[in-house]
Amino acid sequence: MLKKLDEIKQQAIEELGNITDKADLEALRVAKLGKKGVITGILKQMGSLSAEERPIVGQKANQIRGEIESLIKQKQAQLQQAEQERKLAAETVDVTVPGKKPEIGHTHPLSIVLDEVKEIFSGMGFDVVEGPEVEWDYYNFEALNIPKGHPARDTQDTFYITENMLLRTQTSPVQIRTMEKRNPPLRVIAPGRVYRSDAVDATHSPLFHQIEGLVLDEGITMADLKGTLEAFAKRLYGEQTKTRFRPHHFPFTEPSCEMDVSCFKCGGKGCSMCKGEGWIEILGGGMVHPKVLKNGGVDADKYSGFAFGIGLERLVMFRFGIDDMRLLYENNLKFLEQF
Ligand code: 2U9
Repeated sequence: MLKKLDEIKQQAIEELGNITDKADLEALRVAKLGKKGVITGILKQMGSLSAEERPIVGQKANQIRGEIESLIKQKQAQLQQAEQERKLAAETVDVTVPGKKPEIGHTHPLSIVLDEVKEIFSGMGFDVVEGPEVEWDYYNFEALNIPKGHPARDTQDTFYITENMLLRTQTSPVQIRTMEKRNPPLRVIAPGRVYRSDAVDATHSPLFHQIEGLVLDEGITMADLKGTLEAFAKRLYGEQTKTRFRPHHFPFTEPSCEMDVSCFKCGGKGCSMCKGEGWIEILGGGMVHPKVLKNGGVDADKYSGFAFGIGLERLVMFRFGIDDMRLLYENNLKFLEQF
C-alpha cells in the first residue's frame, strides 16, 4: 500500500503538469482527494492491515494527501496568475497607435461667404437683423415704394399666400421693420432667404439669399455709400480690388447705382470669369427714397441714408468658380466636401 501511495503521488504530479484550466484541476482534485477518490480508496482498505501496519499506512496516506493538496493549491495559483496576465494583455491600450480622424461636416459655401460678409460689416459697426420669410404685401412692396400695379412687381414673380400675404421676394421688409422699431443713427445688414417664382437653371432658383444693408443718420450722402461699399469690396476680394459705380434705377432708392469690382481672376484684363469685361457686378444700392424713409417713420428732412442689396449666390459662385447655382442646393457630398 505504501508503494501504491507513492505511485498515486507520482501520477498526480504527472497529471498536474498537463493541466491548463481550472475545470480539469477541479476534476483532478475530486479524483485524488474526493470521497470516492484514490486516497479515500486506500484508507477504506486499511481494515485488512495489521495493527502495526495501520498507523504507518495511515500516516503515509495523510502525508501524501497533504502533499497533493499543496501541489493542487500551487497549480491553482499558477492558473490564476496566467489568467490574470492573459486578461491584462488583452486589455492593454497601445497609446502609440495613431488616432482615427473623426468624420466632421463641412461649412456650406453659402455659409462660408455669408460669415465673411457678416464679419466685414460687423467690423464697420453694423448690426445683423432678421425678419419673417412670410411677409405682408405692405412690407415687401407698398412700404418700399412699389404700389400695386407697379412694373417692378412683374419682375419679381411673387409666391402669394393670400392677397396680402406672400413669401418675401427681398430682405428689404426687414429694414422697414427695423426703421419702425429703432431710431437713427442706424447701421444694419439683413441677410436671409428670399423667394421668387423662377424656373430652376444654372443662374436661377426659386429660393436664394440676399444680404441687404441700411445706414441712416444726419448728413449721410452718396460718398458714404461709395466709401463703405468700396471698403467692403477690398476686404472681400483684396486691397488691389478696384470698384466702379454705374447709375441704375430701383423704386426704393434715388439716386440708385450698381457697383462692379475689377475681375479677381484676371485683374481687369478680361477673361472667361468676367466674360472679357474686366469687371464683375456684385451689388446694387442707392440713397433711400424719401417716401421709403417716411413709410419707416423716419423724418426725411432731418435724416438721410443709403441702402444696398447683394445676391449671396452670385458672390459664392464667383468666389469659388462655381458655374451652376444648382450645386449649392443639391447637397451632393462630393461637392460639399471640397469646402
Ligand atoms: C430699404 C430701403 C432701400 C435695398 C437695395 C438693391 C439696391 C439691389 C439686388 C442685388 C442682387 C437684389 O439679390 S439681388 O437680385 N438688390 O440691387 N437692394 S438697393 O434697398 C433698400 C432696402 C430697404 C428700407
